[in-house]
Amino acid sequence: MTKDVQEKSSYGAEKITVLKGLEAVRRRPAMYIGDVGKRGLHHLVYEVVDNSVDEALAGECTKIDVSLNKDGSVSVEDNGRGIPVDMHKEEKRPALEVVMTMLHAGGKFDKGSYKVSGGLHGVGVSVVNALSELLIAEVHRDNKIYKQSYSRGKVIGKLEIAGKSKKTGTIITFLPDSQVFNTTVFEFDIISDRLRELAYLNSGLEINFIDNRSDEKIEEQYKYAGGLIDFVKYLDSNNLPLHNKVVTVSKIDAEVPVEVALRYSSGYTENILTFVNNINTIEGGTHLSGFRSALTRGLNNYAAKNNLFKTNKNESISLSGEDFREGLTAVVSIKVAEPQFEGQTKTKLGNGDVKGIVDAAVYEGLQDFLEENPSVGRKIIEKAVLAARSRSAARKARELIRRKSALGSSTLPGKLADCSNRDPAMCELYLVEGDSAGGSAKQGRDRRFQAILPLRGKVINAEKARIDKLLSNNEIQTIITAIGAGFGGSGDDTGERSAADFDIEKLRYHKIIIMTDADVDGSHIRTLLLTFFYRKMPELITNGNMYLAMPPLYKIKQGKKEVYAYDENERETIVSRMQRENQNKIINLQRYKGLGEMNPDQLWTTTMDPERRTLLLVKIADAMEAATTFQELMGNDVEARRTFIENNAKFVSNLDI
Ligand code: 0RA
Repeated sequence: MTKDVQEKSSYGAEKITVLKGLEAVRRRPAMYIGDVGKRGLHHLVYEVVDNSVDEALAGECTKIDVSLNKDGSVSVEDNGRGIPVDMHKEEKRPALEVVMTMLHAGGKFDKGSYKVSGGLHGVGVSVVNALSELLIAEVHRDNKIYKQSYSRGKVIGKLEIAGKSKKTGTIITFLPDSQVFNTTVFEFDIISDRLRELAYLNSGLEINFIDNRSDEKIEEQYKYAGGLIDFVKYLDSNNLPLHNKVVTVSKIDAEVPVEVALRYSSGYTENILTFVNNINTIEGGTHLSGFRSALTRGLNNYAAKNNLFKTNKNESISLSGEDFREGLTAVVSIKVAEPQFEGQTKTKLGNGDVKGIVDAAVYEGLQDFLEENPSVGRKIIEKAVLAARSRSAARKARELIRRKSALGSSTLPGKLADCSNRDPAMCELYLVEGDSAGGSAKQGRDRRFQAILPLRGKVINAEKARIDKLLSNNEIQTIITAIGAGFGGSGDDTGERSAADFDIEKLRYHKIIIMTDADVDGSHIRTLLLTFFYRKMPELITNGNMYLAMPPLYKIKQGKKEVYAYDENERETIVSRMQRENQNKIINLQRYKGLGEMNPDQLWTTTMDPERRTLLLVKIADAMEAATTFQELMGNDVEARRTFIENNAKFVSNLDI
């Protein structure tokens, strides 16, 4: 190819990618918003709101109103400066039109704020436009109202002046495209959680959320003068605080602004939320490492300096990171100019230099705070010393389990009916509620690759129990030994690990399946098991090894014909079909309350046979929800417990029909 031709063709290609930008978004929407399900749909709202929050970060906007409209559209209104409408020199079109119809055109107006690059946020409002059946942009600027409409990324008409206005701001209204999304119905709770979070992260910013879809209008306001302090109190509201005053660190006039708020409760679990440019980094990253290491070093140093470890003079002790995280609720929020997001869901911060920056800011801020609030410091150290003692007791219990399992399969729990295959990739472990269902499962299974572990009675609550107590519990010990991958491990910055730690390579079964009754007790046991795995073996969930069995809810019989239904909808469909096809024969409906009501053969056919069964893969969000449900139910807060039981009473009676 000659040079001449090469240049020509590359010029052409470039032009095509620009022109076809939004076509590409419509062709492969998942590349831009993650997926075309519920998550992706809600991402559209986040994207539009993020633009208004950016305007607030620039100090130009104080209020954002988000409305869910009757026709299924969403409106986001802010009182910022309004998206510019003047002519774009190169494009020869109004700036607003360029922002709305060109991929990544937002960058041209970069205000030097901490915009997000990479990840799913920050893809630009043009992506929302591309994926909307209709989008209307209204800008109040220069005493005028400007308006332009678009459909599926293309302008419908020219930018027009629609009237006069004394205020400034932007209103974006969009209707998600039902040709693109599996669902186009927005969920109030999903959006409200994110808006509340944004209001906490940007103190003083007023966000109003209005749901106009039903006759009964719902309106909420989020506005928090205290910012992260209020956020920590909110997250921790179901626990008893160890100290009232929230510890804060704030270093905002820096290249990487760092803000931290934290408080300890009398509980044992750790809850650290981290954000980069207002995005929840659920996979953690360098900022989290920096925070953890500063917390450990800072508190150890503070305790030593103030003689809070009651030891002999020359002895120096040091507590581990884990000890300082027991009962900790913390929010870490930083801003990074060019964040690198990594990991499965692009929510792990990769920027290497951030670790040291956060570490230094938190270490210094922590010393300052504790010097001024010595009673808080003393309480934190006392709690960590107790945590260290219980950890040492737990280590002994853990070693005991290890010694037992090191002896090999001869010491596998007596209750476990193991399978004969020795290849973990082929093997499944069923955790079955109750001895009687356990018995049916043992008889019904394919013993070559299915192992059964019946669980007796209630499982201990991992959310509430100290780790040593958890490990001395019989059911928990049995589960750990059967799974065979050990338990615990500090997962800490010290890298301290021992042979007894959890090691996913040693997993004896690649599928671990929870099989419980479809009643209240069953759902409790399932929640408790999920809480345990989420808190203590999260790798099993993130690695995709945890499943829920789906036993049928009904057996529907007509003559000799027997069909199973797994939910109410299916039952209705089957019953009406049977009525249509054979009107004379009586239909008999049996509601299964427990697994024990099925004989081994039925259990195999409906729930265990890989050819016919349905398994639900447990995702980390499900397990997290289970854990928080239980925190609400069993936490120290009596009021929360009562509310939970009241709110779920209806659900509970439905289950028992
Ligand atoms: C670019 C420049 C200016 C404002 C904005 C963008 C802007 C964008 C959005 C998106 C939603 N709400 C918004 N508000 C403002 C500054 C223009 C100027 O100098 O007046």
